[in-house]
Amino acid sequence: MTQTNQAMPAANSAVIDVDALIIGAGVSGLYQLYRLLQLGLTARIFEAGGGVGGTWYWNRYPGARFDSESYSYAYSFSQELLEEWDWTEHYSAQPENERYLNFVADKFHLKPHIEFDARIKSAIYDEAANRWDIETITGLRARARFLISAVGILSASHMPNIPGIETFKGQSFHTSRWPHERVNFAGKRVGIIGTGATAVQLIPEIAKEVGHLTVFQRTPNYCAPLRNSKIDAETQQKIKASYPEIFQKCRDTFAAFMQDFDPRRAFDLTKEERHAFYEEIWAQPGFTKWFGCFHDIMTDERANEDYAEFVRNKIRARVKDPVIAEKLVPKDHPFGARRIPLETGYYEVYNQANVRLVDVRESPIERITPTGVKTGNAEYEFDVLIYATGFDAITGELTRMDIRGVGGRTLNAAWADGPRTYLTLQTAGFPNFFIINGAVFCNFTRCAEVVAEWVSTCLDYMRNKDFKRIEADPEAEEAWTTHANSLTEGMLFTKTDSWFMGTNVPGKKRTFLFYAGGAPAFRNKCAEVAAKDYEGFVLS
Ligand code: NA7
Repeated sequence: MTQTNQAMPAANSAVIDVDALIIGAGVSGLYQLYRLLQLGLTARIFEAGGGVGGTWYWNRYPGARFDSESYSYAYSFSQELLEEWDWTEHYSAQPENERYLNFVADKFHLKPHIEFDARIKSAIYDEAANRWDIETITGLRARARFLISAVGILSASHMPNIPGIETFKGQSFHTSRWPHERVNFAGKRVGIIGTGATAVQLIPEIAKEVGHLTVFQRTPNYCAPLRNSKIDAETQQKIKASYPEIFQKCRDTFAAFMQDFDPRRAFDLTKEERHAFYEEIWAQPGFTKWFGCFHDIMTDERANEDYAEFVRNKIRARVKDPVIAEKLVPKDHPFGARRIPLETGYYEVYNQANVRLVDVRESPIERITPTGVKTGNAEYEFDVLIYATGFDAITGELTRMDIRGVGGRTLNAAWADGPRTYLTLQTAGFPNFFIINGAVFCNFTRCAEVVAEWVSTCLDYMRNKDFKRIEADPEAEEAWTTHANSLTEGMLFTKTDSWFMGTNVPGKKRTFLFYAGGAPAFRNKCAEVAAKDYEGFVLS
């Protein structure tokens, strides 16, 4: 490995030659780059977008913001950074999040090591040379000993397979490909397909401006109030002074958020006590209404139903028309089995005279027409049509690339029956290829830091021991995959269709895509494997 952290010269026709090629300049990729440069390795990021930020670069729709506390999502590795950066809101919005990630990239001089507009087409492992050959869709090429995927969990946008999509004559886009210039909704007839966490953030924002809005809902979600607020100067100082406690709290909780499940079982309390508790968590900001509830709501259907009915009544109380209210109330799945969208004024939108809810379960969308949307019983005309239809989560961005390991075997073939990994980090047959996407049910930045540090420590270990190749042992992969799958037994997650289960993408294998053992168990296992000289990996 080369002992320099100088930026490589920009290359168009020349092949970029580095120790490590990282895919993606989002939260995990930026930190991975920082760590590798600190080690004195040469590293380069290929980033599909025109700037840093990943999720916070692409998802620039009005209303996009953190659902976890800004300061619990912040990087923890630099005290100076923690002191310098002021979050303006408890749940900060996309423009600020994108500014933050640019600030980090500039502060640590990362941008000279990033190629923008560099979407990878293929990454092929050359066994004889023990190198990865990487090529972008524009023909930019690189060669690297290590390939590190930092593509995140929600980057491959999912467009529905509705006939006629290409025929629409108005303006239309997926929420994660939102135009960089401001979209003018004033007086316009707007349609939006989808009511997931994205749509629930977006709808209240555009409902303030549109002429008329039509929301096409297939599955109603249990949406809970975010209760965001500005951070005043005094609170800012308190947050900065309490970063050690904030990060320690996140280390201690199941999903590395600031909230943790209540250890009591729901029915250990009387009905009155339970309801008083529900009211108490409902009044809190953020995910407390989910991750702060009784732990058995995630496994016991009776406990879940008790809380779910409380939430349904909260929804009913906010919507004036009882027929519309019942359409918005989820009844076909448990609370928290799908991602809980956090909202600000979402349900009140349906009290506006210029907003219409179309239940596409009653009358499915048949086609997109040049002027709008045709369902089984009506046609709707729009000037703007928005697809808030989600993502091919966790695996999609990788399986859309042509990634080939030993013997030319594709990652698609290796994962045909669902993703198989050791520790979520490597797949057997793909030497020196690390996946730091965050396939752990975990506050993204908290686990991204853990994994990026693990990878950089591993590369340092390899350099010191003169190892050139690391690969997951197929037996260790089998044992880990079996263990990870066994953890989901009894979890309500697996009983419901959602992007967690891959069921939103036709043809995708139905499997819980996250590691469900909790962030502390994941961290401990990674540390144990490293301490045992990378047990379960074959080093040579
Ligand atoms: P989601 O949560 O996957 O939501 C996608 C929405 O689009 C959801 O309501 C879908 O209904 C709907 N959808 C998808 N295809 C169709 C068709 N063909 N017809 C009608 N409706 C459709 O994605 P988001 O972007 O909202 O959120 C993703 C994550 O980003 C989120 O969890 C946060 O972590 C951040 P369905 O529910 O499948 O019936």
